[in-house]
Amino acid sequence: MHRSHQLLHLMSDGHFYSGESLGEHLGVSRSMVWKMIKTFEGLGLDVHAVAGKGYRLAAPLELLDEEKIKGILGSDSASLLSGLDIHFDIDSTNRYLMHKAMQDAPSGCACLAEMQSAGRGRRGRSWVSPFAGNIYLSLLWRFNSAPASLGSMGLVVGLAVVSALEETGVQGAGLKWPNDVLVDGKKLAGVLLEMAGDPAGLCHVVIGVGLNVQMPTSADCQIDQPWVDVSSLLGETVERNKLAGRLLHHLLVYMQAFELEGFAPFQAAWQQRDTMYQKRVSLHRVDGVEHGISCGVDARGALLLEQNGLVTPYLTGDVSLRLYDGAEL
Ligand code: BT5
Repeated sequence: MHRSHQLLHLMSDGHFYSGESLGEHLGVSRSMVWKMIKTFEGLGLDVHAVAGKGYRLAAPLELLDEEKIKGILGSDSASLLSGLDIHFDIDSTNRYLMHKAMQDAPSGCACLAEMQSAGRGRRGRSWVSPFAGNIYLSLLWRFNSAPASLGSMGLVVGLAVVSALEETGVQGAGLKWPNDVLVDGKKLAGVLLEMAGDPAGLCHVVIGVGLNVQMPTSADCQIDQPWVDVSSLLGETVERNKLAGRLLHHLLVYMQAFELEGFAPFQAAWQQRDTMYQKRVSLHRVDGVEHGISCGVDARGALLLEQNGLVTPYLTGDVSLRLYDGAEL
């Protein structure tokens, strides 16, 4: 582990430590400790320095912990996990696993990071990923023979996120087709799926989930749409490792079920959490915009759009769905 990461682990309880004791522990000089502490400010952390007492983090920090996360998994999910890499700082957990997949990493390989410097959203958008407050998780899944409804995988991933949130006590988390997780119209989590190989045969997908747990207020100006985090919804600090473990558990178990049975077993649960049900929406496609009433999803995960009494299914692809307030219908 890098020395400054070790230092952060030492100080993560929020207690005071003298520069001397920290230096001794790490085998570096006091001035080196001070230099390392200075770099924490760049991560958005507040450090109190008090003469005679030393340094402490303004608030305790729960860093990601492999053993704690694995301890939350059930025997069913633990047997599906083939590895868990935890990074302090990475460009993108999805990029990392896509690369690892090319080097024959097995299915069920997962990766988490404390921060991402180039977190990816869909279609070239970015995911704001500040240090040590949120969950940035990717999971590699390999298919020998992908289900016909591979396009609906994002819906299943969204449902796994909502299941983990519900277990944590978050109420009212809903899904917006195909895979946004929202509370009262504010984005709580996002899902990015990146695939390589033959979608009708041997292929692999890297599933990326960004979930806001405790976002620093400084992130507000970087996100150009309404957003929310779990801590503000619950009104208390959340155990990030526990939530990450629950998320990983549900992802692994749901992915296995999806591989074997497709989307159909998830249809009812997804439907119950559909934030757009019976709302006027516009469906943005590459070749134009369709307006209509959103009528949920079918057994393949296709969005059902009602227009003039006629219901048409739309499969995921380069399509996005928005609430529609216009007059046309
Ligand atoms: C997504 O894209 O919602 C998919 C985000 C996936 C992020 C994870 S983190 C782990 C893994 N590794 C990666 O590199 N990525 C995945 P999209 O639907 O395109 O939404 C992106 C939009 O969401 C941005 O344009 C902003 O408007 C908004 N946004 C960005 N960061 C946000 C955040 N932290 N919370 C809420 N909204 C955010």
